[in-house]
Amino acid sequence: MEKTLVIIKPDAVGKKAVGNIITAFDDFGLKLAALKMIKPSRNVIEQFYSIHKEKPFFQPLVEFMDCAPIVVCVWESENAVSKVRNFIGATDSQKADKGTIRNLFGTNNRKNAVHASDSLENAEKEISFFFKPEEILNYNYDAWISK
Ligand code: FUP
Repeated sequence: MEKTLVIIKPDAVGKKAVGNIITAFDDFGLKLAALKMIKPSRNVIEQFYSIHKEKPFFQPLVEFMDCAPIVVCVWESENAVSKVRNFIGATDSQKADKGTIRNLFGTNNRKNAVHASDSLENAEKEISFFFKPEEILNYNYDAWISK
């Protein structure tokens, strides 16, 4: 099964949308494989977004991501990477399709509620950036829920 990284960003944490966002992913048919709330250092945030370090929005983006805790999670399904990217919508919440996570919970191009990996290669890198292998849980809830 494919896995992808999702970050619930400070704006969504601040507006108490964490529960609703996790429920939305659950209801969309994804399986939660890992979850934690963290407050990464500025240095870690800069590293995570290093691909954008030459962009004009880099500093404000880092400041925004550094302003409060975030929730990092790993979701699993067939084609999880593209499925989740479609589900979260366009980068700019103002332009994201109705019903997408960024449309429902984000505000603009920076405060857009969530991050999700944009390729399988990046998903693997981003998951290992935040999680140790033993934190990714492999379980079969159908087996024990039906007991
Ligand atoms: P996405 O893959 O949709 O998260 O978008 P990008 O990788 O292009 O951008 C990463 C983050 O940078 C966005 F989530 C928000 C921020 N950003 C800005 O603040 N301003 C911009 O003009 C573009 C992106």
